[in-house]
Amino acid sequence: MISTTEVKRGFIVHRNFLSLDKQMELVESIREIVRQAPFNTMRTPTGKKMSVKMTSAGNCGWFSDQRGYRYEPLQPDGNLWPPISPLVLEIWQNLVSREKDPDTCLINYYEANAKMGLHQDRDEKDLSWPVLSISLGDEALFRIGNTYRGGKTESFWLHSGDVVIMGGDARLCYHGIDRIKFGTSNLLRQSGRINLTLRVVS
Ligand code: MD3
Ligand code: FE
Repeated sequence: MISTTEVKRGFIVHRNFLSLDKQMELVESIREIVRQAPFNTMRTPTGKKMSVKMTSAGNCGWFSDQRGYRYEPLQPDGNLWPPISPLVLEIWQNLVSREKDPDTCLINYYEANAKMGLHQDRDEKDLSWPVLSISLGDEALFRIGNTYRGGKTESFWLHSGDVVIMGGDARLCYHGIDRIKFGTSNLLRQSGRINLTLRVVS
């Protein structure tokens, strides 16, 4: 059963939005993307290696190294990013907009000890569009705070098949993934978690 809750203003969780069949189809479409655009280990501008491996699909891909965070029109090897899967676009069209497609789909891959520190998503020129996130594989402890650093935070477990929309007041909230519960899902052959985030960049 799908259940939709606004757990915080502008932060909407659609639990169990995706059937197991749909989740498996999505994983296949991600395998095809990763064949054309392998995962990268990014570095923060201070030079620290991130534990989450990343790649992208769409008109541009998110990138981070000592020069900073940005969207790149090409992969490091000079190739275009592969197109966003129609299965993923369909979810965006049903939940966000039939007028405008996202520019990019960031694919985050969490192995056993991966995490993502609290951060804001503000590398996009147009911050008026919501961000849509799709969770696949192992459970993850998601934390969301405020539009400023510090203050109270709230935590939620995200499960395979959950789809989350961050818009309005939530779009600029600090958020991150504290940890995953490795091996809690059979969706991925090697366990771990994949998160897809769809964004309008400009
Ligand atoms: C709340 N990814 O890639 S997705 C990211 O699960 C990122 O991999 C996490 O944060 C992940 O930037 C969380 C959910 C998410 C995405 C964007 C947000 C939550 C957000 C933007 C504003 C507020
Ligand atoms: Fe984020």
